[in-house]
Amino acid sequence: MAGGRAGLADLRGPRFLNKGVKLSAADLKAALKREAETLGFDCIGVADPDAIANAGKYFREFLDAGAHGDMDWLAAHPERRMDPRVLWPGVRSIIMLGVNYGPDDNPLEILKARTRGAISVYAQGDDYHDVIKKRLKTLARWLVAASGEEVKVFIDTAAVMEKPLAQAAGLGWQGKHTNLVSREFGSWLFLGAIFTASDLPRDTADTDRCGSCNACQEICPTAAFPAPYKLDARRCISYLTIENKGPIPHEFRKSIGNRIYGCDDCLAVCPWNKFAQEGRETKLAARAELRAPSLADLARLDDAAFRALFSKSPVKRIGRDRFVRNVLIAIGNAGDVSLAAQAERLLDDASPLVRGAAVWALSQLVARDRFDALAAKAMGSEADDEVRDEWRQASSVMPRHRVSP
Ligand code: B12
Ligand code: SF4
Ligand code: SF4
Repeated sequence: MAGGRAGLADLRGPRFLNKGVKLSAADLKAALKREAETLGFDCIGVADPDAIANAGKYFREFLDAGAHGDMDWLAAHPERRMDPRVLWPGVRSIIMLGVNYGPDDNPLEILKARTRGAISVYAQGDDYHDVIKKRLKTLARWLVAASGEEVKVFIDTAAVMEKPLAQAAGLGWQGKHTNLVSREFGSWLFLGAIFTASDLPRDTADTDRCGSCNACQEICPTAAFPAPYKLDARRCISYLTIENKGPIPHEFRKSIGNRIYGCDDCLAVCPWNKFAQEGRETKLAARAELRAPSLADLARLDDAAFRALFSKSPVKRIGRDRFVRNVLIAIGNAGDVSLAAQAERLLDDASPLVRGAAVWALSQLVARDRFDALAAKAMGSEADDEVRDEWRQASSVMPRHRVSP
């Protein structure tokens, strides 16, 4: 791309600031920091590739406990994740970057509006992967031009343990909720990494400031923390509503409440958020229509409408069926019998995942005789074993004389 080449040529400036004299490592780092700030990164630090030896041990324990659930991609090539030098033998410094996405409201408030869906803060705007990757690439191009050394850019999806590396680079510490907490931005930082063959001065690792606080452990609706600093992803609503492809396990359905995509409870309750500021990137800011969408409207989404509503949003990734599954769980938890019509309509949906969730939603909302009549009708034609199981299970646990709420 012609524009890109011109950009690279322009970016050679810093290396030759002193009339052709290559920048010292300290000057290069200082210039990199300025460049990162200009590009919209809110914090930056440099870690040694050997700085996260302990994280590897904990990662192994996490996998051995099966805490990653069905995220096979997380378990693949663990040696690369545990040791950045295995991922790229040429790496000499790891630059960790953070982008603040602090919300402009309290994300716990929406949980009280039971007929509305709660989409986690990170997913109410444009997809951060796209927004930040673009910036990381721009910064990486600048660094190549300024240092003459090779670089690699990573955000989220690569085999990089971003949180321990960010702690090693001084951006914050891994709190008891396992995410990175920053003194400046609380729990609201997206992370990204640039690996470079340049030898840059290291920052000092940050230290744990959780102290005796336990707020994140106590608020978790699904008891997903077997111990402080340890998460069982299989119990986490973020995993259950985003990564999990099948029906949501029964034991978590009620605790999910109206959370239809991800969960922010453990982040939102963190006392370090008192120093947080609103994110400054407008592309990441909440879109009005995703702040408190009506469950009834979301249940009506077909594939085309789903893709239109979630264009450029990370939500698009899970597809319409998984999303409507989540909406139906929230409908079942809404305590509003008028929403039963939406669930009833979805009993005929083409997706068994949606039909199964519709059965559960109805079992939470309608009276027993109505449920039995619907079950008798549906079981005559339902061919999917999992959906048939949903009918049987709902029927066996539903109170004999339940009247509509
Ligand atoms: C897999 C994954 C998930 C999984 C598993 C989460 C997890 N905690 O592992 C699921 C789907 C559940 C998830 C959810 C979320 N995620 Co996520 N996720 C990732 C991903 C891709 C890998 C994380 C990983 O390696 N997990 C494996 C475990 C073993 O690693 P770990 O958490 O670092 O484990 C450490 C601790 O357990 C600790 N430890 C273990 N035992 C002990 C004992 C003691 C005594 C101590 C001190 C420490 C300790 O050491 C381990 C190693 O460092 C990263 C991106 C990346 N490439 O890093 C994003 C990432 C972690 N996710 C992110 C976000 C925003 C979220 C959500 C907030 C989204 C949402 N709102 O729904 C939730 C938060 C849930 C939570 N409480 O963690 C951000 C976090 C940013 C930050 N500030 O930290 C990341 C970094 C993505 C990004 N690029 O910004 N996520
Ligand atoms: S994101 Fe929600 S479900 Fe997951 S650990 Fe945090 S509070 Fe628990
Ligand atoms: S809520 Fe408390 S324990 Fe949890 S990460 Fe924040 S400071 Fe640490």
